[in-house]
Amino acid sequence: MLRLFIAVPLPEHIRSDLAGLCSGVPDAKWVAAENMHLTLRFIGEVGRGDADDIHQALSRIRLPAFDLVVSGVGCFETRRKIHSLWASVEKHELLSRLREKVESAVVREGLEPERRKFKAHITLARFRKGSGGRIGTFIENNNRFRTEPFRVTYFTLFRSHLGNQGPHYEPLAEYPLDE
Ligand code: 2AM
Repeated sequence: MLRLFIAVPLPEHIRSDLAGLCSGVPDAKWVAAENMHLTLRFIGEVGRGDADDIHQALSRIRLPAFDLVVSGVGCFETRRKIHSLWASVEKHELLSRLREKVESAVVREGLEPERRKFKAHITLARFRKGSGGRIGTFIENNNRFRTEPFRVTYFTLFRSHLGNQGPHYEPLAEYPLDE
Protein backbone atom coordinates (compact mmCIF):
# COMPACT_ATOMS: atom_id res chain seq x y z
CA MET A 1 0.00 0.00 0.00
CA LEU A 2 1.03 3.59 -0.59
CA ARG A 3 0.21 6.48 1.70
CA LEU A 4 -0.47 9.41 -0.59
CA PHE A 5 -1.37 13.08 -0.54
CA ILE A 6 -1.58 15.86 -3.10
CA ALA A 7 0.08 19.18 -2.36
CA VAL A 8 1.56 22.39 -3.67
CA PRO A 9 5.29 22.31 -2.88
CA LEU A 10 6.90 25.56 -1.70
CA PRO A 11 9.99 27.30 -3.08
CA GLU A 12 13.12 26.87 -0.99
CA HIS A 13 13.26 30.55 0.07
CA ILE A 14 9.66 30.43 1.34
CA ARG A 15 10.35 27.25 3.33
CA SER A 16 13.44 28.84 4.74
CA ASP A 17 11.47 31.95 5.84
CA LEU A 18 8.85 29.70 7.42
CA ALA A 19 11.52 27.66 9.22
CA GLY A 20 12.65 30.97 10.76
CA LEU A 21 9.34 31.11 12.64
CA CYS A 22 9.76 27.67 14.15
CA SER A 23 10.93 28.19 17.72
CA GLY A 24 9.78 29.30 21.13
CA VAL A 25 6.86 26.94 21.75
CA PRO A 26 7.39 24.21 24.33
CA ASP A 27 6.28 20.70 23.26
CA ALA A 28 6.06 21.70 19.60
CA LYS A 29 7.21 19.07 17.11
CA TRP A 30 8.41 21.42 14.38
CA VAL A 31 8.05 20.38 10.75
CA ALA A 32 11.40 20.16 8.93
CA ALA A 33 11.73 22.88 6.28
CA GLU A 34 12.08 20.28 3.50
CA ASN A 35 8.69 18.82 4.49
CA MET A 36 6.68 22.05 4.37
CA HIS A 37 3.93 22.12 1.76
CA LEU A 38 0.34 23.18 1.15
CA THR A 39 -1.88 20.08 1.20
CA LEU A 40 -4.69 20.02 -1.37
CA ARG A 41 -5.97 16.54 -0.48
CA PHE A 42 -4.88 13.79 1.87
CA ILE A 43 -5.57 10.41 0.25
CA GLY A 44 -4.25 7.88 2.75
CA GLU A 45 -3.38 4.25 1.99
CA VAL A 46 -4.21 2.95 -1.49
CA GLY A 47 -2.99 0.09 -3.65
CA ARG A 48 -0.77 0.53 -6.75
CA GLY A 49 -3.71 0.25 -9.15
CA ASP A 50 -5.70 2.98 -7.41
CA ALA A 51 -2.59 5.13 -7.14
CA ASP A 52 -2.13 4.84 -10.88
CA ASP A 53 -5.77 5.75 -11.57
CA ILE A 54 -5.46 8.80 -9.30
CA HIS A 55 -2.27 9.77 -11.14
CA GLN A 56 -4.04 9.54 -14.52
CA ALA A 57 -6.96 11.63 -13.22
CA LEU A 58 -4.61 14.32 -11.84
CA SER A 59 -2.75 14.41 -15.18
CA ARG A 60 -5.92 15.59 -16.88
CA ILE A 61 -6.31 18.72 -14.71
CA ARG A 62 -5.81 21.93 -16.70
CA LEU A 63 -5.51 25.30 -14.96
CA PRO A 64 -3.35 28.42 -15.27
CA ALA A 65 -0.37 29.00 -12.96
CA PHE A 66 -0.98 31.56 -10.20
CA ASP A 67 0.71 33.49 -7.40
CA LEU A 68 0.31 32.76 -3.70
CA VAL A 69 1.21 34.69 -0.56
CA VAL A 70 1.74 33.13 2.88
CA SER A 71 0.41 35.51 5.49
CA GLY A 72 -0.21 35.18 9.21
CA VAL A 73 -0.27 32.18 11.51
CA GLY A 74 -2.95 30.24 13.35
CA CYS A 75 -3.75 26.92 14.98
CA PHE A 76 -6.20 24.04 14.77
CA GLU A 77 -7.80 22.71 17.89
CA THR A 78 -10.23 19.97 18.75
CA ARG A 79 -11.97 19.71 22.08
CA ARG A 80 -9.99 22.71 23.33
CA LYS A 81 -6.67 21.04 22.60
CA ILE A 82 -4.40 22.69 20.09
CA HIS A 83 -2.93 20.02 17.84
CA SER A 84 -1.15 22.05 15.17
CA LEU A 85 0.29 25.45 14.36
CA TRP A 86 0.31 26.70 10.79
CA ALA A 87 0.99 29.57 8.46
CA SER A 88 -2.00 30.77 6.51
CA VAL A 89 -2.18 31.06 2.73
CA GLU A 90 -4.10 33.99 1.28
CA LYS A 91 -7.20 33.10 -0.68
CA HIS A 92 -6.86 32.88 -4.43
CA GLU A 93 -9.57 31.96 -6.90
CA LEU A 94 -7.23 29.64 -8.81
CA LEU A 95 -6.12 27.87 -5.64
CA SER A 96 -9.80 27.18 -4.84
CA ARG A 97 -10.38 25.92 -8.36
CA LEU A 98 -7.32 23.71 -8.21
CA ARG A 99 -8.46 22.26 -4.92
CA GLU A 100 -11.97 21.63 -6.33
CA LYS A 101 -10.58 19.94 -9.43
CA VAL A 102 -8.29 17.74 -7.33
CA GLU A 103 -11.20 16.86 -5.06
CA SER A 104 -13.53 15.90 -7.91
CA ALA A 105 -10.77 13.93 -9.62
CA VAL A 106 -10.13 11.75 -6.56
CA VAL A 107 -13.84 11.36 -5.78
CA ARG A 108 -14.43 10.19 -9.36
CA GLU A 109 -11.75 7.58 -8.69
CA GLY A 110 -13.77 6.27 -5.76
CA LEU A 111 -12.46 8.13 -2.69
CA GLU A 112 -14.86 9.45 -0.07
CA PRO A 113 -15.41 13.22 -0.41
CA GLU A 114 -13.50 15.41 2.05
CA ARG A 115 -16.09 16.62 4.55
CA ARG A 116 -13.99 19.27 6.23
CA LYS A 117 -13.99 22.79 4.86
CA PHE A 118 -10.76 23.60 3.05
CA LYS A 119 -8.46 25.93 4.96
CA ALA A 120 -5.29 26.56 3.00
CA HIS A 121 -2.42 26.24 5.45
CA ILE A 122 1.16 25.12 5.88
CA THR A 123 1.66 23.10 9.03
CA LEU A 124 4.63 24.35 11.06
CA ALA A 125 4.29 22.26 14.20
CA ARG A 126 2.26 19.45 15.69
CA PHE A 127 1.60 18.64 19.35
CA ARG A 128 1.32 15.10 20.60
CA LYS A 129 -0.84 15.79 23.61
CA GLY A 130 -2.21 19.16 22.68
CA SER A 131 -0.34 22.28 23.63
CA GLY A 132 -0.81 24.37 26.69
CA GLY A 133 1.40 27.38 26.78
CA ARG A 134 2.91 30.09 24.63
CA ILE A 135 0.75 29.56 21.57
CA GLY A 136 -0.88 32.96 22.09
CA THR A 137 2.52 34.61 22.19
CA PHE A 138 3.66 32.72 19.09
CA ILE A 139 0.58 33.86 17.19
CA GLU A 140 0.88 37.47 18.35
CA ASN A 141 4.58 37.57 17.50
CA ASN A 142 4.16 36.11 14.04
CA ASN A 143 0.84 37.39 12.85
CA ARG A 144 2.47 40.05 10.70
CA PHE A 145 4.56 37.46 8.88
CA ARG A 146 3.99 37.81 5.13
CA THR A 147 5.94 36.45 2.18
CA GLU A 148 6.40 37.96 -1.24
CA PRO A 149 4.06 36.38 -3.79
CA PHE A 150 5.49 33.21 -5.29
CA ARG A 151 4.40 31.50 -8.48
CA VAL A 152 2.75 28.09 -8.37
CA THR A 153 3.56 26.35 -11.64
CA TYR A 154 2.79 22.75 -10.67
CA PHE A 155 1.35 20.54 -7.98
CA THR A 156 2.60 17.16 -6.78
CA LEU A 157 1.47 13.69 -5.81
CA PHE A 158 3.50 12.71 -2.74
CA ARG A 159 4.08 9.40 -1.09
CA SER A 160 4.49 9.68 2.67
CA HIS A 161 6.96 7.33 4.38
CA LEU A 162 6.44 7.36 8.12
CA GLY A 163 9.50 6.62 10.20
CA ASN A 164 11.00 7.02 13.64
CA GLN A 165 13.07 9.96 12.43
CA GLY A 166 9.91 11.71 11.21
CA PRO A 167 8.12 11.40 7.87
CA HIS A 168 9.78 11.49 4.50
CA TYR A 169 7.73 12.81 1.58
CA GLU A 170 8.63 11.36 -1.80
CA PRO A 171 7.35 13.19 -4.90
CA LEU A 172 5.85 10.58 -7.25
CA ALA A 173 4.58 12.87 -10.02
CA GLU A 174 4.33 16.57 -10.82
CA TYR A 175 1.42 18.11 -12.73
CA PRO A 176 2.19 21.35 -14.56
CA LEU A 177 -0.12 24.36 -14.56
CA ASP A 178 -0.31 26.47 -17.74
CA GLU A 179 2.13 29.38 -17.84
P1 2AM B 1 -1.72 18.84 7.92
O1 2AM B 1 -0.58 19.61 7.37
O2 2AM B 1 -2.94 19.70 8.10
O3 2AM B 1 -1.36 18.06 9.14
C1 2AM B 1 0.98 14.80 4.80
O4 2AM B 1 0.90 14.11 5.98
C2 2AM B 1 -0.11 15.83 4.71
O5 2AM B 1 -1.37 15.19 4.72
C3 2AM B 1 -0.08 16.80 5.86
O6 2AM B 1 0.08 18.10 5.34
C4 2AM B 1 -1.37 16.63 6.60
O7 2AM B 1 -2.10 17.79 6.80
C5 2AM B 1 -2.18 15.73 5.72
N1 2AM B 1 -2.73 14.65 6.52
C6 2AM B 1 -2.05 13.69 7.16
N2 2AM B 1 -2.87 12.83 7.76
C7 2AM B 1 -4.13 13.27 7.51
C8 2AM B 1 -5.41 12.80 7.85
N3 2AM B 1 -5.61 11.71 8.58
N4 2AM B 1 -6.47 13.52 7.40
C9 2AM B 1 -6.30 14.62 6.67
N5 2AM B 1 -5.11 15.11 6.32
C10 2AM B 1 -4.03 14.43 6.72
